[in-house]
Amino acid sequence: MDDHGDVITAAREVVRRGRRITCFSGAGLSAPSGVGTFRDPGDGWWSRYDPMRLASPDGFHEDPALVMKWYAARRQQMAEAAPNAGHLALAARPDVVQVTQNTDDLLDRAGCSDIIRLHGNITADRCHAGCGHVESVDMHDPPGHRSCPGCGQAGLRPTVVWFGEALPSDAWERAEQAARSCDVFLVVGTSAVVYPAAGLITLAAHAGATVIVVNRDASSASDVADFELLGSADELLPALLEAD
Ligand code: BJW
Repeated sequence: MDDHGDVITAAREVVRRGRRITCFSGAGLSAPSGVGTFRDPGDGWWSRYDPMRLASPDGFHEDPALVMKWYAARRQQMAEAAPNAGHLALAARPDVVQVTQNTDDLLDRAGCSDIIRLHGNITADRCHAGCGHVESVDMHDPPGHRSCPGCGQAGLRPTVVWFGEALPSDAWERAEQAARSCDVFLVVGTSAVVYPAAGLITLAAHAGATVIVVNRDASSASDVADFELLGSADELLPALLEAD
C-alpha cells in the first residue's frame, strides 16, 4: 500500500476507536457539490471580490443592493446543489457532533439533525437593525435588497455572521464544549484562517484530541494535524467514516 493509503488506514482506525468524535467543517465540504469556496485561488469568492464589501456591516451599509445581489447568486447556486458523498457519510454517523462554518443547508439535506452553526444560516433574512423580524427566503428565487417590513428602519440581510460580528453565543459555547470533550477532532475543508472558529482546532488538540485534517491542499490546520488526508472531501470522508 502507498503512503497515502497507509495514512487513511491509520486514521480510519483512530475514527473506529473514537468514542466522542467532533467534525469541524468549512467550504471545502460543499465544494464538490458545486458551492463556491471563499479563498481558493482563482475561483474562490475572495479572489474576485473584496470580502469587506460583501460580508461586513460596513459593506452592507455602503451598498446593500450589491450585497444582496451576491447573496442571491450564492443562494441560487446552493439551491441547485445536492449533498455530496461527504455530507452523506457524515449524516450516516449521528454520533459525530457537527460543528460547521458553512451557512448552506447541505448537511441538513443530507440528514444531519443537530448542527452547530458558527456563522449562521443563509436560508433566512433578518432585520439588520435588530427589530427581531426574521423570514425564510426562497433559495430558488432569492430576494434582492428590501426594507424590513417589521420596523421599516433598515434593510433585511441574511442570518449569517459577517466580519466584525460576534458569533452566536449558544453555538460558540456548544462548539467549544464539543472541541474540548472529544477524543477525535475532524477538520474538513477549511482554510482555518477565520477566528474565533479556527481556534477550535488548537483547543481540541490541547485538550488531547487526535486531529485528523481532510483537505484538498495543505492549510493552516496542517501544523496541528496528527493525520493529514489530502484529497477531496467527497472521496475521503466515506473512506474514513463508513463501516467495513
Ligand atoms: C477542499 C475541497 C474539496 C476546496 N475537498 N477540501 C484573530 C486574528 C486575526 C483576525 C481575527 C482574529 N479574531 C477575529 C478576527 C477577525 C475576523 C477574522 O478571522 N479575520 C481573518 C480572516 C483575518 N473574524 C471575525 O470578524 C469574526 N467575528 C469576530 O471575531 O467577532 C468578534 C466580536 C466579538 C464581540 C462582539 C463583536 C465582535 C466573524 C467571522 C465571520 C466569517 N464570515 C464568513 C462569511 C459569512 C457567511 C456566508 O455568507 O456564508 O464566513 S467569511 C467566510 O470564511 C465564511 C466562512 O464560514 C469562513 C471560513 O472559510 P472556510 O470555510 O475555511 O473556506 P475557505 O474558502 O477559506 O477554505 C476552503 C478550504 O477548502 C481550503 O482550505 C481548500 O483547500 C479546501 N477545499 N475544495 C476538501 N473538494
